[in-house]
Amino acid sequence: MKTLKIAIQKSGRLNEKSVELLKNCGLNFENYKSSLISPVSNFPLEILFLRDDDIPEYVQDGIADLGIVGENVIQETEVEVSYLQRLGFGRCSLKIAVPNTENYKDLSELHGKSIATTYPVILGKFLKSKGIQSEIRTISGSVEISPGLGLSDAICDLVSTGGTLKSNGLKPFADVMSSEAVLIGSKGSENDDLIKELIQRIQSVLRAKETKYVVLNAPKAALEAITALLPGVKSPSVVPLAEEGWVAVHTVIPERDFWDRISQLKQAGAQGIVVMPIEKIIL
Ligand code: PRT
Ligand code: ZN
Repeated sequence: MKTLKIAIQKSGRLNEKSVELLKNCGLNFENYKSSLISPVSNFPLEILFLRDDDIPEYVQDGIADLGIVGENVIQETEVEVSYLQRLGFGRCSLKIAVPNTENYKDLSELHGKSIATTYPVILGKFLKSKGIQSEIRTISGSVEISPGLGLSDAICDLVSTGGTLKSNGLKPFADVMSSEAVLIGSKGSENDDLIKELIQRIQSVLRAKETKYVVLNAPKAALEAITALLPGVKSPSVVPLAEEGWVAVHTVIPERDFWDRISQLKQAGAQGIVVMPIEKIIL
């Protein structure tokens, strides 16, 4: 039987979440910090630990069948790969930022200005699409200090909390792209049965993350109002309680609706609401 290879970041912002996701898929492996390859003992898979910048090309060239990497890196390297699944972590935006002291109103004001970035390909395409000619200064790191040093008028860099921009006297000016970690595969890999199985496992973990298991007690009279608030995977399970006239309702609700729903449920008469994490949802 063939063994698949998946490339993930060796260390850095995506390493921990990538390892966690694969472990939650039931894959058993050691997260060796010192080695390049780790075999999975219960699935025909090997994990390659790489610099994130190398992952798209390894996947394009078929050295790895799969990879987990930020969309920003994929687009910057301009590789031909298949996007198999968005993974919901490593979220950030690539933004153009300018010094707080500037009062630019329109993107066209960047015409003729210099912009420092580690993302010259993405920035170049963005500016071209807007018909703006700026001078792109490609640097390899610490982009945020370049306006302060007089190296550029603006920067284009990844932003998550915005703290780095703030502490360097910069403010966001334009959104270039938003990014998150994605699972990519070599072209055509989506047709491979083993890869399909792995994607299904990943999807069941992601689905579970987005939802909570909720159990609550309610008087039978409030049941109709309560079930109307609960979409559930199909419909909620309703179990009679020992106390006459009371039921327990079991369901799953999307995390994003969570607080809204909980207060509405209480208003409708729900009591003793217990909320639990879900490990996997297999449809
Ligand atoms: O060593 P290796 O080459 O593998 O890693 P790396 O140093 O190139 O990348 P790493 O680990 O920093 O980031 C990996 C991926 O995480 C990126 O390619 C993005 O897809 C994603 N990601 C998410 C981020 C951020 N958020 C982020 N905030 N990558 C970088 N940053 C940096 C940003 O460049 C800036 O310096 O964090 C700073 C801004 O953060 P805030 O919170 O202050 O806005
Ligand atoms: Zn990198």
